[in-house]
Amino acid sequence: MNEDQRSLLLSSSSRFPPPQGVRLLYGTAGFRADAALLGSTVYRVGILAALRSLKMEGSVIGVMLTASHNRVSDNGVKIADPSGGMLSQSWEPFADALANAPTSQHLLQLITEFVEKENIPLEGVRRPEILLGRDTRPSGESLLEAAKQGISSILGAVAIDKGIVTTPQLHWMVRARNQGKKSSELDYFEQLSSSFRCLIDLIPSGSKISEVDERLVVDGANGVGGEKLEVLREMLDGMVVEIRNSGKDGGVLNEGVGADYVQKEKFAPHSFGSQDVGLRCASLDGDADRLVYFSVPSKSCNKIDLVDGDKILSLFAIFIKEQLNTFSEEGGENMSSTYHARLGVVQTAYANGASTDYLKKLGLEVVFTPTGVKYLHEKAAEYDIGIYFEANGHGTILFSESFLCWLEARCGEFSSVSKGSEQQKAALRLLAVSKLINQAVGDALSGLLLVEAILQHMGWSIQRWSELYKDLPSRQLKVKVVDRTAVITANAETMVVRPPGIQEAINAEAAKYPQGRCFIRPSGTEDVIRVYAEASTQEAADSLANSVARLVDQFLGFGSSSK
Ligand code: NG1
Ligand code: ZN
Repeated sequence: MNEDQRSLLLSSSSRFPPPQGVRLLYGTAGFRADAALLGSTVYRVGILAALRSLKMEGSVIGVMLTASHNRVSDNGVKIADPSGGMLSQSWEPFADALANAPTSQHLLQLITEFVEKENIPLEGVRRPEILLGRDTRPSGESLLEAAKQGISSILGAVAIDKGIVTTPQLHWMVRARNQGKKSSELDYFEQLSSSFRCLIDLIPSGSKISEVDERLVVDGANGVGGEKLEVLREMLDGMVVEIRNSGKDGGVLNEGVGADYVQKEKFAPHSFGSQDVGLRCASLDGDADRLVYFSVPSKSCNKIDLVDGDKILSLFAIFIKEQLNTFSEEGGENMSSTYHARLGVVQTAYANGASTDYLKKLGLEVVFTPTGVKYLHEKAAEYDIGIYFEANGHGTILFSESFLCWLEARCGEFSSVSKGSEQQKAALRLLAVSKLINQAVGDALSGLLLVEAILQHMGWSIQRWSELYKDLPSRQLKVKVVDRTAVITANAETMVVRPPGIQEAINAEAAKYPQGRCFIRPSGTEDVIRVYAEASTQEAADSLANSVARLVDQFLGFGSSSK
């Protein structure tokens, strides 16, 4: 590292001293904390992003400022790799070390060692480029400045501010830019709206939905998703969408609103209620990378019928499978080449047990990974079509390059020999899905359009969709403990290996309830241990979750002698 670079780093980092007595971790989806603590972390992530761009031969890297569904006073920062996916896990330890370096000197030393170890061409010819995005949090603006300062403390690095965007928009832009494709926000909206239109135009003529089912009401979590959906709505003629909680009417981000609230509490969000009985409703989270649907079944209470990420996954899986089956049906063998597309479904331990049973009964291959999109995404990418979803509504569908090439070729072939055939339509639908659904990361807006297109295709109401299977009652709790990193899990987080003894105690509790299943894991985004329980009745699921929460407190809580 030359002298200019050293002194630039030393002088700029002295303006962003790290907070005292706080240890920040990259976690499930980047750093998250009270926004007041994050200035130095965001500055340092700016440095890391510039180094990552240099390491990746000048590819564009993304930095997104958001704390997603967390409260408005929090913020966070995460990095998008050149593919648009999450930062490579191999760089996470460096991110942790960087965020926690106590002084500018330590920081400089860490960077110098890392640059050497990774062979990063600091004085090369490349100009690292970083796309910056942020959600609607008030702290976003000052943290944006910190990120810019971090980026410009690597000589030659350039920050490009994309303004207020959804998390998936930023990931999409990074991916598109690195593929040499059009990558503006308008390009994003155009791609979504034109592929949606294509799916609608391909709906079989017999499919009809009733008038009441034409209307969709969306809860925007008072975040960025509502305003973006308003833009998109203008480009989608014929879709009747009402948007509430768009953040314009004084509501607070994620407070009593949004996908996380709806999914965990199973209550209608603020501004939804008895006037909406029977309507199809959807809820986005604060940065619009999660989507759940719901309906209000009766006027008498605010309880909802939740249609969560597992059911979105099931809907997508049915549709994709239907299209794939067309290729093997009568006439399909006339195609010049066949392709046995591998379709896989990826879930986490939070998936409702009833959804997993349902998907397996459909004959699908279902695999599990630990919580966090980075794990699900990686697994889904192993298939020709990999569908992944977390129960909380984060997910997408990935298509392999080779399968897409095959589809393109088949479309050309069909248009000359069997124009208008079922096979051609199926190939066109799958291609449209691959363009509509975000290939970089889970995206509430593109997911919403795909759900809407499939419901119209099937002629299904939200009630019909919800009846695909009945969720097992479940309960999630959080427990504050002395040190959440004391819990070590295995088998896609379904069992605890440390502290010793706790897994046996959990097993003994779960065995008391019919269809009882329970697991615990340390959250990667909050300083808590999460408890998940499901059983045959709500009372049983609640009681199992409560007893296991007490166990967690006994083993790891403040009153315990640490075991
Ligand atoms: P943690 O806090 O690690 O449980 C939560 C979600 C994840 C993921 C991340 C990122 C649950 C139980 N966990 O992670 O699925 O969405 O936030 O936002 O919903
Ligand atoms: Zn989110």
